[in-house]
Amino acid sequence: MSTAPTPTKEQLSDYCHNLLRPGNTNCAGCGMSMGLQWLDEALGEDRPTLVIPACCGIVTAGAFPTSAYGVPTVAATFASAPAVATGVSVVYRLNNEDRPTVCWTGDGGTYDIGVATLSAAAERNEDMIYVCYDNEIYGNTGGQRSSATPEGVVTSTTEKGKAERKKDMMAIMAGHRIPYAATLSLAHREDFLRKVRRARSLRGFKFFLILSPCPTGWKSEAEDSVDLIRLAVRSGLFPVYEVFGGVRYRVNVQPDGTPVEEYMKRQRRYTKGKTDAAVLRRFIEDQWHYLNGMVRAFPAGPND
Ligand SMILES: Cc1ncc(C[n+]2csc(CCOP(=O)(O)OP(=O)(O)O)c2C)c(N)n1
Ligand code: SF4
Repeated sequence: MSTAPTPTKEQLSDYCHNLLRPGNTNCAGCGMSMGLQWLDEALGEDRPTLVIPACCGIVTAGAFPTSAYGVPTVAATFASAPAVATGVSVVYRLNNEDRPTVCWTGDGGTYDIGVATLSAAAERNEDMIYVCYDNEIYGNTGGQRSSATPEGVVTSTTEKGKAERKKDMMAIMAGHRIPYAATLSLAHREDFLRKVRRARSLRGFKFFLILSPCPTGWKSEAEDSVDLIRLAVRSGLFPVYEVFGGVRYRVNVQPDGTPVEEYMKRQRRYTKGKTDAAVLRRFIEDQWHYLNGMVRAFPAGPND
C-alpha cells in the first residue's frame, strides 16, 4: 500500500495557485511541464491567460470539470490560436487591465498548422507572449514528423529517417521584425527567467522557442531530459540567443564543442535508424555560420 504523505492545507492551497498543478496528464520528463513551471515562476503574481490549441498542452488540463491549469485557459483550434489570443489581449487593453496573454503551442501548431495566423498576429504586432514548446514531432497523435523534426530522425511517418532539414522558425519570426524573439533552454534556468521577464516588460509580439524533451517521442529516459538539452546547447545543435526588433542579435551561451553523438546516442529516435552524425554536424555548422554572421553584422546594443 502507498504511504505517500497527505499534503498539508498550506501545500494544497499553494498547489491550487500553481499555473501547472499536480495531477496533470503530462508524461514523466516532459519538457513542457518544466517550461510551464518556469513560465509561472518568471511571471510570479502577474497571472497570465493561456490560449492553447489541440497539442499535448491542452490535454494537460485533464478531464472536465477539473483542470490542471491554475489560470484562465482557452482551448482553441490550431488555425485560430494566435487570433484567439489577439482577442484576449485586446479585451485586456480595452478594460485597461495590464495582464499577460500567453499563446502556448507545440511545433505542429507553430511551424505547420497554425503558421498563417501566427504570422498575421506577429505582423500586426499584437501584444502577447507566444511560446512554442518544440518537441520536434506531433506528440499527442502518435509522434508523426513535423517541419521541426530534424533530418535523419525516425518518427512514426519517417521510418527510414526524415529526409528534410528542420525549418528555421526563429529566422521566420525575426523576419516579422517583432520586438523580441529568443530561444529558451531548459538547462539554463536564470537565462530562461530573465528572458520571460524581459518579454513581459515589452509591448507587442514576443516569440519564444523552447527545445522540449519528449521521452515518449524521442524514445529517451525521463531522467535524461535536462541533460539532453544541456548536450543540445553544448554541441551547438540548439543555439541560445535573442533577436531584438528582428535585426539585432545576441548569443547567450556559446557551444563548447561537445560531440553531437553524445546527444544522439541517448535517444532511440536517432539510434534506431542509425542516423549519420555527419548530417547533424553539417546542420550545426551551417546554423552557426548564419548566426555568427548575423551577430557580427547586426550586434545587439547596450540598451537591448
Ligand atoms: C487542423 C487540424 N489538423 C490536425 C489535427 C489533429 N491533431 C491533433 S493534435 C496534433 C499534433 C499536434 O502536434 P504539436 O502541435 O507539435 O503538439 P504536441 O502534440 O507535440 O504537443 C494533430 C495533428 C487537428 N486537431 N486539427
Ligand atoms: S507526448 Fe511528449 S510532449 Fe506530450 S506530454 Fe508526453 S512527453 Fe510531453
